[in-house]
Amino acid sequence: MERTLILFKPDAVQRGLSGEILSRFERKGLKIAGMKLMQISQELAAKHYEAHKERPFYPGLVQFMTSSPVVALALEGIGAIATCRKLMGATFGSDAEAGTIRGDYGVSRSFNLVHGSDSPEAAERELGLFFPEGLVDYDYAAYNWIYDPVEELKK
Ligand code: 3AN
Repeated sequence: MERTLILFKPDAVQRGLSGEILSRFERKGLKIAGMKLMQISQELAAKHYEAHKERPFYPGLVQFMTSSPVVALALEGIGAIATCRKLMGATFGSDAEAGTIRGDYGVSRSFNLVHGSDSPEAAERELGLFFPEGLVDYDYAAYNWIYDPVEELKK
């Protein structure tokens, strides 16, 4: 099983889209391993977007991400990182395919509703930043029907 950090950005929360977006991830078969509404501090934003520090859009991005609360989610599944990124769609709503979260709910080239880790290394780092207290460990009954227990869940 792989874990990934998903954020519902301030635009998603303020537009009342948290439920709709969460539902897409849940319906696909991802297990919620952590979830909270939180305000991102300047320090946390700086750490999270460290790789983009020199980019021209960095100040605006940090301003946006700290302007209002986000929902932080830890999602789990086989290949969860790639699966979540497919559900999210291309970076900006104006380019994203219909049927994806960004494609269906947004048109902006700055506000793009969701963040999802883009590699296992990024996921580990970002989950550590947003869930320093750790995740919630429990048996997810649906896994036995989401995956083939014989072929896909065997250890
Ligand atoms: P993705 O979120 O699809 O992984 P990245 O990694 O290219 O996209 O960019 C990280 C974040 O930086 C994006 N989520 C987006 O919010 C922001 N970003 C990237 N490029 C721009 C840009 N040209 N203008 C404003 N924000 C940008």
